[in-house]
Amino acid sequence: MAENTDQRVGADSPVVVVANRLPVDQVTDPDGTVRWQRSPGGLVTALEPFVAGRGGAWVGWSGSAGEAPEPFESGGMSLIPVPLTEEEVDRYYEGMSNASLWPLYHDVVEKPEYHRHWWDTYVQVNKRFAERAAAVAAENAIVWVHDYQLQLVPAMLRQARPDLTIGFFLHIPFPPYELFTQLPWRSAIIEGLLGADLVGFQRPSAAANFVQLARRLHDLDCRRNQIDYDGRVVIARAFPISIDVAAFDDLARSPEVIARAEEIRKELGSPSKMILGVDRLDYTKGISVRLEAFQELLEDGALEAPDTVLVQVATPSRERVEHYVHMRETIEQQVGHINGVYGSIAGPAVHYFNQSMPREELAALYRAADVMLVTPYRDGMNLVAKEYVAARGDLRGALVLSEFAGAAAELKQAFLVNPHDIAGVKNQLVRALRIEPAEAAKRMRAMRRHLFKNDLEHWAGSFFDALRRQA
Ligand code: GDG
Repeated sequence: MAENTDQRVGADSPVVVVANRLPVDQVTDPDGTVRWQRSPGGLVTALEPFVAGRGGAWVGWSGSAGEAPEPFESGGMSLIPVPLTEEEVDRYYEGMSNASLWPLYHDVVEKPEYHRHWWDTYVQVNKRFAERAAAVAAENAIVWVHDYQLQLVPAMLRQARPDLTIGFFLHIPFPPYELFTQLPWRSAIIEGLLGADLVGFQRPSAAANFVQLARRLHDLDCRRNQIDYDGRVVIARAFPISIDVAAFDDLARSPEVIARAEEIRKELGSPSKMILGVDRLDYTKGISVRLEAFQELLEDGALEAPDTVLVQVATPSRERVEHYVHMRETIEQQVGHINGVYGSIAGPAVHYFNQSMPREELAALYRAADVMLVTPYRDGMNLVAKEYVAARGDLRGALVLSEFAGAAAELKQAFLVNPHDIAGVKNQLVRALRIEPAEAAKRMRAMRRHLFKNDLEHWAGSFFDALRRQA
């Protein structure tokens, strides 16, 4: 991918995506050559067809602090890098986004910290993103802004460019009035979002929370999901995100992945049952809940190790944010304790990996696991749950899923649990481990049917369609 020094790259784009990160990562080859590589992950795949090939642009941060590269073309899109200084990464990204908004929007699972200097930088950085987007968008273009890091961009953009049709999608939950109003800058955030024509959420309840906040904080007229604001109508609606179901299904059916799944079981010492967890190492994901439930089942004698093992992949994440440092220590202590007491020379009870795995390895793990344990305290959607179902074309395996993940509204045949109720989690885990093959197949088939109809393309397409109707 060649860098392009032409300042006009991206100018007059009819479609513009604005997200915290660009859809590429900078990689250095063994010979020292630096190049851009498409980031793994669904969002890029979902949005590319709408942006690439239509002269579209993507505005985002490259992932490294300091000067930003010049705009360049990649994969049929114009990429417009936004520079962030070290201090801005600290205050806008790690501070305001990940230590204030992230915990507040996830039911205050950890206590949010509020600092005025973080907020000031958040405003400043949102302005920079809005300016870049305004500079590349063609007359009457469609702009789609993503996520909690950029909630002020819609209003800033509208002010600069009233001709644009602006959509916003929040990937994480949106809290109710009672929690949201603790934010010192609550009105500014609501006004920022109201700059959009369409505000999308993972669940209808989040959209309803937003409408209620607009009504109560700003005294606006609202009819169901429509808000009258500034002579316009703003629509708030749920668009539950999904995954590329067919691609994941294909990957998990490939002979290499199937062979690797068998090998994984052997390498684990051929246990009768394998339980799996896969998460970013984040306090919202309820990794401790799983460990606690598993430990108690070993204590009770309901399960025995290493006849039953738990494999937990906890991908490193936000390692400079304090909450994350503490949580990692707690989880690693828990794992150490369980293995100290219940492990044997034959092997540990918990196989814990604080590392990122290739997608193929994840698919093989999904395929190898008898039970997938997904127990977040709160989660916008949770794509891991959907990936597990997509990977089980063999109609085997069972999903234990938190009621507080957005995915629970769709994957109704999962074993649903309240992650705050350890006894309930234990019960459902045991049921899932003992499920009859016919019952497992029935549940899996129903969940797969739903997912094939509601895949990532459907999500992106329905958002764009709704946005175009607002133009
Ligand atoms: C936010 C919201 C919402 C994980 N470990 C590895 C790896 N992963 C991949 C998974 C999955 C993705 O990361 C995680 O997605 P989630 O949805 O589970 O969670 P968040 O990162 O918190 O995402 C969430 C999502 O946005 C989309 O709107 O669903 O609620 O919090 O795809 O597979 N991938 C690879 N190696 C790993 O070790 N390759």
